[in-house]
Amino acid sequence: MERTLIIIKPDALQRNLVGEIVSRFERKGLKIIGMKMYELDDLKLDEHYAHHKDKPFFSNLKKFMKSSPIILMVLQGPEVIQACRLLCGSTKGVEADAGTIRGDLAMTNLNLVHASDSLKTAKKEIHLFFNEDELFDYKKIDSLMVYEEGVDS
Ligand code: 3AN
Repeated sequence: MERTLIIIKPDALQRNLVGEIVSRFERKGLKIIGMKMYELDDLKLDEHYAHHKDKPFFSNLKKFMKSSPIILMVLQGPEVIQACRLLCGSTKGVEADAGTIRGDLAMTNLNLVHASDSLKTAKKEIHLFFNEDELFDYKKIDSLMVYEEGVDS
């Protein structure tokens, strides 16, 4: 079953938007299988943002991501990666569609939330932050209504 990693970033904690953001994923019908508070360090950030390491904003991005704790979530379900990317909206808040988390709540690249962008990166990112015994296997009673069929996961 498809899984994705969500990071609720320091700006969301500082702006008291954690509940609002978790609620957007919940209201969509997505299943939370892992969740924890976490403090990032350079080692994890260098791995997680390896594709940005030569960008001019890299050191500021790292500083920001270490500025307070974050919330990590793993969500699981059919097409969950695409669903979360659409819920988050495009990178820069002011350019993100209204109705998305970033479009409704952010203006800049301090964009509140991260969601894995492909199956490959989701697998890598989940492995970076979660042990298998921190991910929970349970049935969700609303899956018949959300997915039009029972999801056995
Ligand atoms: P997304 O999170 O939309 O997939 P990425 O992976 O391209 O975006 O960027 C990761 C993070 O790096 C963004 N969430 C943002 O905080 C930061 N970032 C991306 N592009 C810029 C930029 N041009 N200037 C400053 N920060 C940026």
